[in-house]
Amino acid sequence: MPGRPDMGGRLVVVSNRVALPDQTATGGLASAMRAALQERGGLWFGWSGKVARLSGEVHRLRDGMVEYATMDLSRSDHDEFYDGFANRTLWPLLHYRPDLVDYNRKHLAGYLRVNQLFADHLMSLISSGDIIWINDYHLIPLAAMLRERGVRNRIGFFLHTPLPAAGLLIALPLHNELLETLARYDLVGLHTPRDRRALEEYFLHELGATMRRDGHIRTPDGHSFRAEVFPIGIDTAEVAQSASHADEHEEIHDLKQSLEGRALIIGVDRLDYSKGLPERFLAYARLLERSPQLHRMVSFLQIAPPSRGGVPEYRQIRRELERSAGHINGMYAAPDWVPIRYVNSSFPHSVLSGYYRAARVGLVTPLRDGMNLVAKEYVASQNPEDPGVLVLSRFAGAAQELGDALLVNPADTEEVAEALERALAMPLEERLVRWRRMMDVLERQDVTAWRNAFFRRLVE
Ligand code: GDG
Repeated sequence: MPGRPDMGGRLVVVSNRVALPDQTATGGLASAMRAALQERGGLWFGWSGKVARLSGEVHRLRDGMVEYATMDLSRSDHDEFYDGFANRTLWPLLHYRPDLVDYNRKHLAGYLRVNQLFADHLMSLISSGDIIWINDYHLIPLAAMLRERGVRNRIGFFLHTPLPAAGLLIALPLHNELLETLARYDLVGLHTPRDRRALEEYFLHELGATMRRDGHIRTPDGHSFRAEVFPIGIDTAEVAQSASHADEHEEIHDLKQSLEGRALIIGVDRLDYSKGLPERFLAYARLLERSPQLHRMVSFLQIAPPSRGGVPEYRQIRRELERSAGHINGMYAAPDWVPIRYVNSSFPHSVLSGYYRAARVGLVTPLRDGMNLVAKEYVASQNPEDPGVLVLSRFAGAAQELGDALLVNPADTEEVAEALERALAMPLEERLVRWRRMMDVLERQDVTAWRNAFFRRLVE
């Protein structure tokens, strides 16, 4: 097959969540992995998404060349591993929020226990030539646990979140015991050069590792691995194609009609404190305050499907946003104008791409984000003859590639309000130039290029 690296060996993907064949693959990780497995065949292993009386029951399913194996978790394993250490300790730490880190030994023990369980089950699922690709912060120590069991296969790891500087990482108790296990992978992939530098700095300065001439990082106990940058992409052609057919969807027609010619600003994010939503609402309020001429002329649609409802910080941010949206509408709404439409449900990708295309401005302002695929999807969905403008946080990994967006500091309300004003007024020629340059990047560095680059490096 053209473009497909010849790499032998079956692909085994491991991630916390698995998108089964009858489920829509939400998120970039899920769709990238599914496409890779469909292309070359293989196995996808992860948590079933179910909480059962006991951990460990495995469900298997085959769909063409792809086999799925998923495992249930008990309530305590789920709460300590997933809601606990993964999402209340690692997630805030990796997103530069030490103030939100909730650390306790019980959660760490649960995290290690579930990783051991993953390792035990994988032992009966893999064979010697398989190439193993493990994903994300839920499963950092998994390679080390597989190595302890004698596994000598090629094992790669991709971190989908940012990696903060060593000065922050050391705030995690027992950080070295967890992070040194990264050295048991052959290849560790990160989204941006900044993340890679952070990893290198941590290994060299905190763990006493050295940099070999061939670029491997070597730990004092003799393990070496490579850490490299692979910015994840989207299926650019598919998103563009889907957006160009958007008008066939009733939802798009209804949205446009409700706008009555007003310019639309759109945000789409999982409801998560890393996405900068309270700050974004304040910036929009600031826009309305400083630009009365825009009243009744713009509408801001924020789509925010709730996530991780078992974690208190997520319930808290949900309440905060409800209050904030209510407050802004209370201040500015008119009988025929709702300034902010705040929607807590999720939509199929085909509809989302139509919403993106209908929006004059894409407002993507995470406080920190590994990459941020919404920014890329917004650009790929635009009408090539009349594209909208992306306002993007400097702290999203995507800002490294999308320098033609209007880049902002999401905490600076004034700067974001100014960028919104500028985006709304931007002449067509400037929009065309900026959009074309961003689209060139997205076409070159799409999701197929991303996963092929990672595989190639892993099997080299
Ligand atoms: C993590 C990292 C990194 C959103 N709402 C709906 C919906 N979505 C889809 C989007 C997009 C995906 O979910 C979100 O991806 P992001 O990259 O924006 O953010 P995370 O979920 O936090 O992803 C991130 C990513 O992993 C990949 O490495 O970029 O930095 O945090 O594709 O379109 N999809 C559907 N309905 C919705 O309402 N179907």
